[in-house]
Amino acid sequence: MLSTTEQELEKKFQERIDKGESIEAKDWMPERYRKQLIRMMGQHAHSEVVGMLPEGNWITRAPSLRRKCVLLAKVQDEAGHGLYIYSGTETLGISREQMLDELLAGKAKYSSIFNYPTLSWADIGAIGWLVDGAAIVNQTVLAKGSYGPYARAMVRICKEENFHHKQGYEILATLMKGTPEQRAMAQDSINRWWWPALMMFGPSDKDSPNSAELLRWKVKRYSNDELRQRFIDRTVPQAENIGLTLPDPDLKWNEERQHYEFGTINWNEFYEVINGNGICNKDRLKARRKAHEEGAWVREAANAYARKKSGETIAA
Ligand code: BYC
Repeated sequence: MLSTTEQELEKKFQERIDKGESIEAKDWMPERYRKQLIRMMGQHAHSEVVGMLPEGNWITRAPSLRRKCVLLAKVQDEAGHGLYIYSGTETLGISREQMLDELLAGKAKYSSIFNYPTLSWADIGAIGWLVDGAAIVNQTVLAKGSYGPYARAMVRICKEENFHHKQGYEILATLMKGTPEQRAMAQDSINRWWWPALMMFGPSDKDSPNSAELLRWKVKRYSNDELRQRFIDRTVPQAENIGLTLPDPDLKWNEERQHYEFGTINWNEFYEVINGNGICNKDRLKARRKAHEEGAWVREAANAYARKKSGETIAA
């Protein structure tokens, strides 16, 4: 039960949200708002960092020096996105160590999409085009969300995601102009990544337990299904432009609704993946744990340096 003072504070908080004001780290906020943001932002930060793994797998095998430089830059950008969002989440009173412990213990979620393997070079194109494309649709609206530190991180991230999206599309467009084998490789990749990309937007609205609250607090500005539809509507013409066929026989334009209709998503697969039983879940966590252990000396050195610097500042 909330006390009268808390009820009053909650009412004022909701009024600020309704007026479109930005909530900042030191402002009063309901405990539940703080918890929901820690959950969602923490998952988002983890997704960026785990998301480096499937693409990192191709850095040594990129087909040219130019492709390698671009992919290296993209993967480094993802690390930067993770850092902004971990920093943003820390403003809510949780430490980065706590968040990482939860990830490494398998308690925290990260995006389902990163539990699928990258089997061919075309998958690097598919990730840029579809995964970063889905991320842009989702994150441009998160950039207008109510929590200032999260919304501001999204602005810069979206700019970088635009470059990622273009580089992915360009890889696929190039393959589609290539040999029959290259075209087949691109098509095979889209056949595997299309449906998992649609799952990135989360369960259908009727099965989304967190949406109502997040929409009321304007953390989310549109529902999972609305954003999924927006992504499909803008992606289908792009596929047609370069001759790719999306693997959904039910995909068709509905003139009256001014939207594409699409087939049924395999929600069993989605829940299997987010509950730890996707193709790569175990490998991804193993790789993150190994990287964390091997990076221990870097953290120690950085902490020792920070202590030395703060000692120097105090002495001065
Ligand atoms: N994967 O009530 P719901 C990137 C969970 S990284 C896993 O609808 P919500 C990139 C959900 O957490 C892009 N879990 O939840 C990086 C909840 O479980 P809990 C990552 C999912 O929060 C590198 C339960 O299902 N983007 O772009 O209202 C290289 C019920 O769902 C997923 C973000 O993280 C999923 N797909 O809505 C390239 C964006 N979907 O926590 C690219 C920020 C749902 O109750 N996050 N779940 O145990 C969001 O916008 C929202 O959190 C979601 C889910 C739309 C994902």
